[in-house]
Amino acid sequence: MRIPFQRSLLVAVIASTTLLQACSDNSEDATKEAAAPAANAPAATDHSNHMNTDDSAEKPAATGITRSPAPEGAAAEIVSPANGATVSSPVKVVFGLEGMDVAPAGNEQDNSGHHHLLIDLETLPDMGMPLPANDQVIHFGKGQTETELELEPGTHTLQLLLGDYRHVPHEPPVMSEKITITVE
Ligand SMILES: [Cu+2]
Repeated sequence: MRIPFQRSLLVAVIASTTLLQACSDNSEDATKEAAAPAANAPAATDHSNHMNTDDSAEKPAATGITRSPAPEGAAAEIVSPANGATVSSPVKVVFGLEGMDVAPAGNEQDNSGHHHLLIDLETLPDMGMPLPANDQVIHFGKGQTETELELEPGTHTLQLLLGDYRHVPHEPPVMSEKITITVE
């Protein structure tokens, strides 16, 4: 249990090359399981498909991942509920994305990505590696643009963060304002 996360990630990655496809086909839960291995697209491949400039190599992650560039003006937003809204569970959350396309995880396509919903997350995840998958970081690897959330009564925060085909946030990251809602 003390294996460093990055090392275990690499091992998982080496062991699985087919999960990229699985990630895009399976249910949300399956996507979570596949999230880490799917991150694996080799940096070399990624590099060849993007502008090979000093800029793209400017912020190498600890894992050697080169982040996908986001076009200027790209923006994610939570269309609904509104910030400050009082709602009842289940809460329908509608995702919005401007200036980029929604694409399923595993589909390498310029200027695209899939949504991740950050629930009650106080500290943003590491942007230099695939996003974790857990109760507070929900992947929508099938390209979903809305969801229904079961939330306990009380206040909650929601924020969208786009990830590329490997679940890695773009450079710069495309994320929404963090909203606060009250669940009755
Ligand atoms: Cu993801």
